[in-house]
Amino acid sequence: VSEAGPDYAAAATALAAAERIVVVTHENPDGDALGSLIGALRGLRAAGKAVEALVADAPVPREYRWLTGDDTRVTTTFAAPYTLLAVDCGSGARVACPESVRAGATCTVNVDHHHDNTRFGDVNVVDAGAACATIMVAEVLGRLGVEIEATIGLALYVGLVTDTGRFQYSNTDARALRFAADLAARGVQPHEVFVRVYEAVPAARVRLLGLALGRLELRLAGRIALTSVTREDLASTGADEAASDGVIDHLRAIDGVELAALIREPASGPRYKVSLRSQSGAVDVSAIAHAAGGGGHPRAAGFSSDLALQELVAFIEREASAGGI
Ligand SMILES: [Mn+2]
Repeated sequence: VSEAGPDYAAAATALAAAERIVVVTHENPDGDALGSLIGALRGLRAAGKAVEALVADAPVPREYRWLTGDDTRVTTTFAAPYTLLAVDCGSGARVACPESVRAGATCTVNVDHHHDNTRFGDVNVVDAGAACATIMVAEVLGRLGVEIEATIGLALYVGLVTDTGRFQYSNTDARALRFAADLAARGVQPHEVFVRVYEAVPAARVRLLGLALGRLELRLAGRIALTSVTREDLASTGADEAASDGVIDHLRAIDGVELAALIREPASGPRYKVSLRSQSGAVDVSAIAHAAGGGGHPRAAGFSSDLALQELVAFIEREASAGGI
């Protein structure tokens, strides 16, 4: 990053020059990914662009379906050439879109807030100081002269509230809170988003949480908390894979825990998917994830693994020790 800071003007210039824009985000999209995707879709359409938004790899998690509706596609209908806009993607490998879609893009614009972003685009705007990617989308839209009205703001707010853990995580700063106030002034209703995202929990998800918390393990004298969610858990509760998303917050909340780890057994693909959270930042969990081929933020990261469960747990414990906790 240059001293001038992230080059938002470059992204605006590239998008202003584009006629057709395909917006993409990361695999297993979360609230910030989908908020950025839909916010960019609506905002760039308001700027007069032909725009499509892709969610190519998995169904949209149920708590965000009210936001995405029928507005996302698996692939594009646009003929090449078009511009690809990647939002909230730390690396090119994490971008969830068909290879054919990438091949048709003449320019890739990378708008992201991961500190370890690989700068995989032709234009890269990386702002690690942004609490969420939707703040960045708002910056870009502002430079394109787009008025952030309530329907665009609603999508942007979803990214803000979820990536800050409802304004509780360490990334919650004055900029994030000002952005929230600005969106509320533009007609976004925080309570409505809270109810839609957090208060429509299926019973199966609560049962899955119970199973996962029931096999909680503490290691390194209570500084590591870990648990797992197996395919059998999903089958017995009827919950889907995304239903385990909130489990790790309960682990991190335990007194004395510095590192929380959730080990999931996905329906297909690698043997395990691991999520890591650091409580105080004393250990950089993105470094642990990197060591296993993954990535993320210093306090929230993840990776995939084909190790056996015991080896995987040993790896996490060893890396955490080496990381200084
Ligand atoms: Mn994000």
